[in-house]
Amino acid sequence: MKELSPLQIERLKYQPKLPSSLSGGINNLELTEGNKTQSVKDREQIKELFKNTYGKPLITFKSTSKTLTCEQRNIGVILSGGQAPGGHNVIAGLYDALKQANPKNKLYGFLGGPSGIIEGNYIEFTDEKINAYRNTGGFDIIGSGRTKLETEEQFQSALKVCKKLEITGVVIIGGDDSNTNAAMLAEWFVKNNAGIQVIGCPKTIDGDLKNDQIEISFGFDTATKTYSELIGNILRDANSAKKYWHFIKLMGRSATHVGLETALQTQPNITLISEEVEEKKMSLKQIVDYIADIVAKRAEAGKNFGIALIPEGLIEFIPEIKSMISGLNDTLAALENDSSYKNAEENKKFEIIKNKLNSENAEVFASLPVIIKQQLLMDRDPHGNVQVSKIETEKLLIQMVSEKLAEMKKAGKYSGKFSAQCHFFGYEGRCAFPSNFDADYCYSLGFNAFALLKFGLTGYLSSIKNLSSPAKDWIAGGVPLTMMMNMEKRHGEFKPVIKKALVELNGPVFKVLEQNREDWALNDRYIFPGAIQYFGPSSVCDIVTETLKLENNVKLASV
Ligand code: FBP
Repeated sequence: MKELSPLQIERLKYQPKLPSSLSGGINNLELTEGNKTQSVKDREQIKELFKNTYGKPLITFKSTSKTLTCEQRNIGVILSGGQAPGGHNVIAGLYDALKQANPKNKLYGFLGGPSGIIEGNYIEFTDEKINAYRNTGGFDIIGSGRTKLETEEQFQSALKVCKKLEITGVVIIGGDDSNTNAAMLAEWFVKNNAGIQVIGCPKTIDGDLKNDQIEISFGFDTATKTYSELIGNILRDANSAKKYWHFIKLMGRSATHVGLETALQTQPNITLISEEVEEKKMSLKQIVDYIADIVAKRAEAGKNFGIALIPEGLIEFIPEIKSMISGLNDTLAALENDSSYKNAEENKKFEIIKNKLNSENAEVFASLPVIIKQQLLMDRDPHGNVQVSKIETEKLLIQMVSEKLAEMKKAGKYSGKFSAQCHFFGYEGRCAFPSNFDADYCYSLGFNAFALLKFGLTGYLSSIKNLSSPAKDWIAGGVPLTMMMNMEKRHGEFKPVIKKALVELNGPVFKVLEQNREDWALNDRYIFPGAIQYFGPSSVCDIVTETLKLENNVKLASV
């Protein structure tokens, strides 16, 4: 029986690249402090909540000939939130750096996400364990979870577990919510003189954990290349059979970075951008009219086929639905312990909710099909987010577009055929073999996380910049987590959280879509990117995303 695929055997041998500042060795690093920082918004509140970790300076590392050894240390690592390609390499980079610093150092992996550190479920990593997972996708080396770290009891338990294992540093690999956990834990440890540092690493395929200091989160590169391969295959199928409209929902809980990037890689006929829908205050009806209009125009040209990309988070950006969901979140939070609601039958539940919403929100709620209502009432995740991956927006749109086209047909304004297929690409890309970019980037992030620990820092996010240049020129350092925070309403209350980066409608990436979409809608400019390449010319296998390329070009031009 085969245990490893041929590609896996080859990928295990891949040696990820490090920036030259780190490749000189973990014991030969020099730290430079930059400017002190401020949080992106709500400064007074964030400063008050993070009295001990607020406002620290930016950090950069460079290589030096001076050697600085390190006493024996035990470190713990947590994989948190949704899977993203490259997580195993973050752990491999951290492990290699820690063993290079002192072979007696130990790395513990907490199992099943943040709950592992609370419940004391862990493993100790060995060479054998790490070597089996190098350059592979998935988080299965220790598993992941979405537990929110926020209560005194949880922090006390984490402290007890760390003390038992003599852990003096914890690395949390996660997205915005998980790094909010990291910031809370870092603050609590300092406040309680625990002697335990906390460092975060920027993960999420959604690409929304980014700012001036973090160019992109890891996993975005591989996931968007994987989805683009699949979209390209469907474009070709549509163009061959010429009989289906494919509605493809793409992951990305809030921001549309995944939709935008895959659109630039494949050039489909329709790409909805949630941020634009919100900015233009488009109603659900206007979105349906926009799609139906393109379907009709293509039909006039004899093309009863096409591809539409729908962002996963769309529903939360349509103003009337956003307002309704906000009302719904407050209502559900208030009904959390209400047994008459909990035990009610579905129709009764809809009735209770409708009566608690204001009249406008109640009207919107009532207008939705039952299946969407059910999906909107499902439990929020532990961080209070609506589980948009379970809401079938693509089906809702197909149904509404089809009704609109039937009306147009009656009025003599459409005479084509509309036969639709729906898809949801999300989980297909989250555990793919990391691209060379993500393999290198993740390994560097993990290696760099240990450098931050070695210099005694806490409450920082590991940062690797200048990512559209070759890896040797990447810049390693750290960004204070509090710099990225603001206050947001979760489970009905205002809480400190890392601010999500949404698609900038004035940014260079969206502009490319905007300039081309009329042409792409009617003429078939499809691009078929094919599968990710791991070996071969660097121009093919080390290629970066359009998002990174375009954003960095603009940054470079303004320097
Ligand atoms: P993270 O923010 O934790 O990286 O997760 C992102 C994501 O992949 C979203 O795109 C998606 O909506 C969500 O996870 C799905 O969550 P789950 O894995 O719990 O179904």
